[in-house]
Amino acid sequence: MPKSIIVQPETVFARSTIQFSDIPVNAYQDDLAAYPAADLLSIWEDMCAIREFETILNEIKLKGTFQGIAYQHAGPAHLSIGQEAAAVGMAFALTADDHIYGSHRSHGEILAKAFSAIRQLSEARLMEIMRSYRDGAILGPVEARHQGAVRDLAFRFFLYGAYSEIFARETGLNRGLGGSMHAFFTPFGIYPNNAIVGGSGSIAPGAALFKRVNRRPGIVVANIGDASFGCGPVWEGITFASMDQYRTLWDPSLGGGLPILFNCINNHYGMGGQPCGETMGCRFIARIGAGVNPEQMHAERVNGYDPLAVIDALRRKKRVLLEGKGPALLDTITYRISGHSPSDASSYRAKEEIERWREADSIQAFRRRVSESGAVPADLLDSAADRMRAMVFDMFRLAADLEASPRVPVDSELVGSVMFSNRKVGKFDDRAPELMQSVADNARVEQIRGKIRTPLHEGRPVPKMKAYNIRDAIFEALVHRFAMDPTMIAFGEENRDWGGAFGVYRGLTELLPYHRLFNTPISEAGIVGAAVGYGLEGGRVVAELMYADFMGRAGDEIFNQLAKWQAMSAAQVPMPVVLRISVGAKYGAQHSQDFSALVHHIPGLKVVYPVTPYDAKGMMNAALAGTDPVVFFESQKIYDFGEMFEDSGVPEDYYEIELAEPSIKRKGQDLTIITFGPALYTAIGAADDLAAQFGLSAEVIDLRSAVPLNYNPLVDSVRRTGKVLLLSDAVERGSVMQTVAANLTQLAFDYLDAPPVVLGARNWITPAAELEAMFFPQRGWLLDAIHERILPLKGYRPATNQTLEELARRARLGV
Ligand SMILES: Cc1ncc(C[n+]2csc(CCOP(=O)(O)OP(=O)(O)O)c2C)c(N)n1
Ligand SMILES: [Mg+2]
Repeated sequence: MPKSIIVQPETVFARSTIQFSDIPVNAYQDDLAAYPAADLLSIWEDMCAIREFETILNEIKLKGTFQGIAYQHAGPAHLSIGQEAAAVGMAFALTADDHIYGSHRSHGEILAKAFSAIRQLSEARLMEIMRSYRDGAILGPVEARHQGAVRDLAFRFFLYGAYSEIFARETGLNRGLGGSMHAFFTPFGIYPNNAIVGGSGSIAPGAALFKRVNRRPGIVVANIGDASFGCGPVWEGITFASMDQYRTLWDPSLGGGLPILFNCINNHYGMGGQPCGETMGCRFIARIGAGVNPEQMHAERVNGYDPLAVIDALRRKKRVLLEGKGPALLDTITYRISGHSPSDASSYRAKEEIERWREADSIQAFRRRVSESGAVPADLLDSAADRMRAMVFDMFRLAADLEASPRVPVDSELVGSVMFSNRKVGKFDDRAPELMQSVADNARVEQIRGKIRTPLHEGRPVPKMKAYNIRDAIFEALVHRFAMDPTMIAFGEENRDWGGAFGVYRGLTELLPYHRLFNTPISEAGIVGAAVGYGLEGGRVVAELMYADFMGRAGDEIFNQLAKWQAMSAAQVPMPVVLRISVGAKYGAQHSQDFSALVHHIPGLKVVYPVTPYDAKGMMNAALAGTDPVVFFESQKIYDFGEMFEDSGVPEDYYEIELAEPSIKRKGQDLTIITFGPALYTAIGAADDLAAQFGLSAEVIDLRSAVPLNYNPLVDSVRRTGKVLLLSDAVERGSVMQTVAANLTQLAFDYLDAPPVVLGARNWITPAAELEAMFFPQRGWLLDAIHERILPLKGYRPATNQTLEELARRARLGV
C-alpha cells in the first residue's frame, strides 16, 4: 500500500519564490508584575544555589579547599557560571513530565530542573522518589543529618546526589559512574547530559519520538551549546525531528510534529573558537530554523541573562510543541564567565569582555530589578540566598566526606555488573499494540506459511523460491514482538514502502501504522541517535543501517551513546535497541566490508551475526526480548538461504537462542573450524573437501555471537581435535577471530598441536565483484593454510601462499 504523496511536474516547475519570515530577536516585554513574589523568590534562590554549587567546584579545582574543607577533585568540572538565568528560566517553564537532555556543561540545568520538579511535585511523591531511588542510597546520609520539611530534604537530596556523582561516590545520582558530564536523574525528567559535543542533538529527537508514539505527556528539551551547531549529528537530529510525515502521514491522534525544543545555550564560545564571527557563518543560531521547514522551527533569539525572558519563550515554545507544531529552536543568549574548565586561562578572549558580562551578571541584575520594583524586598532576597548557600555548602561537605559518602572499592565489579542489564521484558507497556490487520491476515505471513522450513523436502534439497529463508526468519521474529510490545517500532532508510533495504520488512507496511514503521532521512547518526533516545525512555526499537560500511556515519551514536548509557546510569535505564546492520558484497570498497570488529571492540554492545534461518529467528527473538543493545549483523550474500543444518527445520513457534552460545554445525574429530558470519558456508565447503580428499573430519562451529561469548564449546572441541582454524569474511587484521584465537591459545594451549590459524579477507579494500575471489577467503585457502600451518596434507599442492613467511611479509607492508 504505497503512500500517496504525488510529485507533479507542473507544480515543481512553476515560477515562484521561497518566502521566509522575520525571526524575533529579544522580543520579550517585561512582565515581572505578573509573577507572584513566591515565584520570583524561587527563581532567585535557584540561581543563587547553582552559582554557589559551581563556585565551590571552581574553588576546590583551583585551590583544593573551600571554607576549610580540603578536597582534591580529579575529574572534570565544566562550569556554567554566568549561565544560571538561562538554566533556571528553562526549568521554571517545565514539569517533571518534560525531559531535558544536556551537554558537558549542564550542572546548572540539572540542578534547575530538579529544583523546579521539587517545587511542583507533591510531598508524598517526593518521598516516594527519594526512598525508592536506589533503595534510598542517596537519601540515607542526607536524612540522617536533616529532619525538616520534605521539600527542603528534597533540595538537599539532589544537591548531595549531584555533588556525590561529580565526586564519583556510591551515593551519587548514578553511583558515581556518570560523573560531572553525564549525571542524570529520570524521576525529575532529567535525562543524560553528554560529554560528546552535540550528542544530545541526535538523541533527544528519539525521546520526543517516544512521547509521540506512546502518547506520553510533556516535551523534550535538548540543551546544547552554540558550537554544537557545527556538528553533523545535531543537523541530523534536527532533520529527523522535522520530518513532514509526522503531520502528513501519521495518525493525527498521535499529536503531530515531534515535541522537541532544540535550546541553544549560546555562550558565544566553543572552547576557544567563536561560532559567531569565526567558526560558523550563520551569525544567529536562530537563523538555522529558517532552512529547516516552513515554520522555521518557530525559532527566535532570547535574552538568556533574563530568567523571565527565558520563561516567556519556553512557555510559548512549549505551547507550540504541544499543539503538534514542533520542532522548535531557541537561541538563548548567555555568557560563560567561568573558563571552559577551571584550568582555562581565557587566552582567547579579552579581559574587558569578561568584565562587561560580569557587570551585567544576571543574578545581580535580577536582584536589583526585583527589589527595586518592590516585588520582593532586598533583605528577603539576601537571607534566602544565604540559606541556599548554606544548604549547598552543607551538601558539599557531606559529599566530600569519604566516610559518609564512600566510593566503591577499586576491586569492585560494579562497572562489570552494569555493562549489560540482561533482563527479559516481553513488553514495555500494557496497552494493546497498534496493528492495521491481524497478523494471520498479513499477506507475507500467509506466504511464509507455505514455505518449507527444513533442509530437505521429500528427500531432496528445497528450491530457493520455496525455502523459508533468513529474511523470513527475521521477519517472523519482528512480527512476533510487534504484536506483543506496543512500544516496539522500527525505522531506517527505505524501511516502509521499499520493504526494508533488503526486503526483510516486506509485508510490514500492511501490518503496521506509520508510527511503528517509517522511513527516515539518510541520516545514520540521526537514526541511531533517535533509537538511543527512544530506548533510554523505555521503548523497544529496531533501527536499520543499510550497509555496515555506513557505521562510520553513526560512529559516535554507536560507540559512545548506544554502548555506554546503561553503565553510565549504573543500570537505571535500559537500552532495548536492536541495530540491524547489513553486510554487503559485490559493491566494492565502500559497500562490502564486514565491520563487526569495530563494535566487538566497544564495551557495552552485544554483537551477533547469525547466518542460518534457525539462528536468525532464535537470535532475533532473544535480542527483542532483552534490554541490551544488540548489533545484529546480517549478510546480503545469504538472505535467501534456506535452513541447511537443523534437520527438524525452523519451528513455527516462538523460541530463543541464548546470545552467548556458539553452535556446532557439523561434528568432527580431526580439526576444528570456527567461523563468524557467512564464512560458515565456505568452511562447510572446505570441510567437504577435507573429507573427500583426505578422509579428515572437521568440526565446524559457528560463533554466532562475538559478544557475549561462551568459550566452553570452543575449548571442548579444540581439546578433542588439537587443531583450530578460524575464519571470517572480515579483514583479518584486528578481526573478531583474532581475539577468539588469542583467547583459545590461552584457554587450550596444552592441547594445541599448532598455533590457531586465522583466515580472513585480505587487509585491502574490497575490490570489484569480479575480483572478490582474490579478497574474501575461498574454500581452497583453508586447505592451503591447514597444509602449511597445521597439518601437512599428503600430496597436497597449495594454490595460494598461506605460509608464516607470507604472513610476516604482508604485515611488514601493512597489507
Ligand atoms: C565531538 C566532540 N568534539 C570536541 C569535544 C571537545 N570539546 C568539549 S566542549 C567543547 C566546546 C563546546 O562548545 P559549545 O557546544 O558551545 O558548548 P559550551 O562548552 O560553550 O557550553 C569542545 C570542542 C567534545 N567533547 N566532543
Ligand atoms: Mg558555547
